[in-house]
Order: sequence, then C-alpha cells, then structure tokens
Amino acid sequence: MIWNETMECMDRETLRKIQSARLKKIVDYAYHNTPFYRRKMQQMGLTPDDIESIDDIVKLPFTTKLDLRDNYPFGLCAVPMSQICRIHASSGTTGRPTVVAYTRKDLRVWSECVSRCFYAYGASEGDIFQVSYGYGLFTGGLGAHQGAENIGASVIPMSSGNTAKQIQLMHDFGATAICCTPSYALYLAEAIRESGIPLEEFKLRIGAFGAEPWTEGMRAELEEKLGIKAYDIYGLSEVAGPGVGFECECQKGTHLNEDHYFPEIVDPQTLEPVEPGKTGELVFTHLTKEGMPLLRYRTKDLTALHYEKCSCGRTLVRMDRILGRSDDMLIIRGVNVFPSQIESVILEMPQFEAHYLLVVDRVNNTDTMELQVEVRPEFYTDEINRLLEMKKMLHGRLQSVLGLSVDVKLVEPKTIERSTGKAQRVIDKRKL
Ligand code: DLL
Repeated sequence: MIWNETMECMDRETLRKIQSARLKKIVDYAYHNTPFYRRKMQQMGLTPDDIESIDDIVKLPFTTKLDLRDNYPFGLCAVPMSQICRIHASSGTTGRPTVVAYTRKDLRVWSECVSRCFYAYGASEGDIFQVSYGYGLFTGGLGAHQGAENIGASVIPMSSGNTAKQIQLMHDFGATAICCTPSYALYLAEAIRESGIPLEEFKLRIGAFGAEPWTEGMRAELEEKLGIKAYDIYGLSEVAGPGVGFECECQKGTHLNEDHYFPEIVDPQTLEPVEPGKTGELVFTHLTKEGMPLLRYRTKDLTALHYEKCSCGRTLVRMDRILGRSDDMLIIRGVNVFPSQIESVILEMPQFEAHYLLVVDRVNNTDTMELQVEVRPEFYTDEINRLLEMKKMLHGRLQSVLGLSVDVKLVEPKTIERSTGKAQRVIDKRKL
C-alpha cells in the first residue's frame, strides 16, 4: 500500500525539479534565519543566489554533530522559541546531548513520513500498534506513535522495558504490529516462548525494526520466532527521527523520503561525492524543515544508494542496509571490522544465537578481539568436544570472512545481557 502515491511514485525528473526548488528556498531561509549558516556560507564566499538547482548542493558547507553540540541547545534554530512545539535530544556517550527542535509543520511532515513507512508494511487503520521504542527524549517512541495515529491505527504507547507486561498486553490487546529495536524484538521473542503462551494466540503480523544496524540473518530469525514479517525503519534524530527511510514489500533496500530529506553519499575522507551504488557516508539536507534546518548533515552511517525504480512502483531512492557507523568501525590489527559483519557470520550457523558481545583490548601492543556468543539451548551441551568443534567452525568462518583471527568464547544460553533499546555489542577496552 502506498500512503502518498504522488510523492512516492513521481517520475525522477519531476522529483528533481521539486528538490531543486525546495533546496533554493531552504538555503535562502537558513542563510537569513540561522546565523551559523550565514557565517559558514560567507566564509566560503557563497550567497543563496549561487544555488540554482539540486546539483549545486555540493557547493554547500557540511554540518556535523560537533556543530550541534557547539551550538547547544538552540543555536541552530531558525525560528523563535515561541514557534517550537517539540524538543528531542539524544544523549550520546560523552558531553552535551544533541538537541533537535520541531515546529508544528515539522511534526506534520515527520508523521507523514512515518505513515508512508507503516502503509508500505501493509498496515492501516485496522491495525493495533504496540510502540516499544522508548518514549521521552528519544525520537523512537513518539515518532512511531504519531505515524501510527496518522494512518488511523490504534496505538498502545508501551515504551521500552517491563517485558512481562509487554507480552501480556500484546496478547490481551491483540497487537498486530510491534515497533522496537531488532535486539529487543529478539528478547521479546524469547520471553514469549518462556511465557508458555502459544504463538498462535498472538495477532502480531508486522515488525517495524530499526534504530540500530541489523542483518538479513536477524530478519530471518525474528520472522521465524515471532511469526511476522519484519521491516526496516531508518532514521536519526538530527534529521527527524524514525521514518527517514523504510522498506516496502519488495524488501530490496530502504526507500528514503527524499522529497523532505535529500540524501547524498560522500567519501568520508575526501568528502567528495561517490557514484550511485558505491558505499560511502550518508549525508542529508533538509528540504522542508522550519525549526532546525540542517545543510549536508554528516550521519557517519555507511551505505550505498540505488536510483532504479522499485518493483513496488516507488521511485524514491533505495539505500542498502547500514553497514555500521564510521565511528563504530573497529580496527583490529589493521583490519576494518563492523559488528554487523560478525552478526551475519554468527547467524549463518544454526548453533548460535544473535546474542553476542565483542570485547576488544590491547595486550603487549597487539589488538585482541574476543567474541562472546550464546549457543542455542538445543545445541548447548556439557560435551567439551562438541563445544570445541562448534568453536572451531565459527573461528574458521570468521577467519575466512574477515581475514582475522577472532578469539571465540561460547557461552551458555541467556548469559549475555539483554537490551530493551539499542544493544551494546562492543566493549572496547582500548578506549576506556
Ligand atoms: O535511532 C531514530 C530511530 C528510532 C530510527 C526508531 C528507527 C527507529 P538516533 O538515536 O539519533 O535516532 O540514532 C540514529 O541509529 O544514524 C544509525 O546509525 C542508527 N540507525 C537508525 N535506524 C537504523 C536502521 C534513531 N534501520 C542512528 N538500521 C543512525 C541501521 C540504524 N542503523
């Protein structure tokens, strides 16, 4: 199902014209209303008149998370506070939170984009959405909530945590869609099994999973364990929150709502544009935002874009699964490793569960990486030889895929801490 056929299926030439007109307008708006951008553009000898079409986007300055922190809390707002009606923030690991502010129109656009996602998953007013992303400063809860309400669905505003209650209400209220991180969905699946309530008594059919990288292996696992179809939902607070991108029924990439959030892929080192289909850093420019418009915001997310029309009829660009964030990339003895690559390997083998933890350290000036991974209950055994065999198999497979010797440590089912939000997959002791 398509929520906004005009915008989602428009021919790319017309879309490009709209993007050009919107870019010209937003650059002029940011120049006149955000002193930060006026200064940056003046330093580069640029005026809004230099932007004639979307192709001129490459002339514009980049924006980084550091710029948001330096202008904490509201320095990048383009409107007076009286026009701001919602404030979200993401905590990050150090220092000041990153703050984002929305006008009433920004919230409408955001809901529209999340509605596009849910319609693409085949949800409509007959559905009951259990929103188990955290509510509060995190954009996940309220973002999914507004999108579900906007399509006329019923919403259970659960927020994250309290797993026993999640399951009880999911069962009793007949939730048909669940919105949470894929790692929490896995935890819910386990908890449902342990509750003893047969899966057939649940009405769940759709999962809207995002906020952290996940793999095809994880999708298969979740679909099987929860008896649902699992869809990707992508987003980041700085751009809006959930709903910047979504999968359709074809599941051949994540469509981006590029009429509002214009994507580019650049080489993270040179910042030069990268050709379609090649992996690089995803960068977004707001085309319609009022409260806090950002130009060329560097997401640090690594992916590639594909512009061919999708079989679903949408012409909106599709992005590959996020490989990881450039700042989550581990360099182990010179080899680049993303946790998502390790997840793919683990889930190729039936013996292991998608509960894992990477512990990285430096011993005698050499990087070490230990992978703790849970063995599935049906494969767990006291027989040391069987365990050694499994360990050797996983070690060999990681070696051939990553070109790296990983110290594999098999652990009993349920040993690794479960997350109710974004999972922590890495402990890097080198940085502690
Ligand atoms: O995670 C917004 C969101 C909420 C998206 C609920 C989807 C669902 P932040 O906390 O600002 O916002 O984190 C944004 O999370 O730059 C990616 O690195 C990662 N991320 C988000 N969605 C996906 C996804 C929310 N579907 C950061 N796949 C982004 C992979 C994702 N990574």
